[in-house]
Amino acid sequence: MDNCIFCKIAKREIPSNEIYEDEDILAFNDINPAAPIHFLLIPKMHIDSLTDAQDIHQSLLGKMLLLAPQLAKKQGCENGFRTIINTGPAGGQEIFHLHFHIIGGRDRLPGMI
Ligand code: DGP
Repeated sequence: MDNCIFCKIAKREIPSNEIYEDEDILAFNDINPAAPIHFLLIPKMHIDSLTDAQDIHQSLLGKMLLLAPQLAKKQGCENGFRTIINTGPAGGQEIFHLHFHIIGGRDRLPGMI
C-alpha cells in the first residue's frame, strides 16, 4: 500500500525504533507510548485491519500471537502485559495496517478495560 505509514516502516522508508524483525513480522516502539513498555507488532504484508484478515492469514496471525509474550518478556514485562487490537473507526483504529499494541510496565489503571 503506497500511502500506508506502517508499510513504509516495514520497508525502512520511515525510521522506527525496532525491537524485532523476521521475514513476516516487525515490532517497534509506539511513537506515542501509553505506558513504560508499549510496542506494536505488525505483519509486513498489508492487511487493513482484523476485519480484513482471511483464512490465508491464519498462520501469520498465530505466529504474531505466539511472538507477543516472548517479545513482551524481553522488553521487561515481568508480570504480564495487555494486547490490544483496535479494529475499524468505531474501534479506535487510526492506522489502517493491522497491528497489535503490546502494553506493559505498569499496573492496569482503574476504569481501564
Ligand atoms: P491505533 O489507534 O490502534 O491505530 O494506533 C496507532 C498507533 O500507532 C498509535 O498508538 C501511534 C502509533 N504510530 C502512529 N504513527 C507512528 C509512527 O510513524 N511511528 C511509530 N513508531 N508509531 C506510530
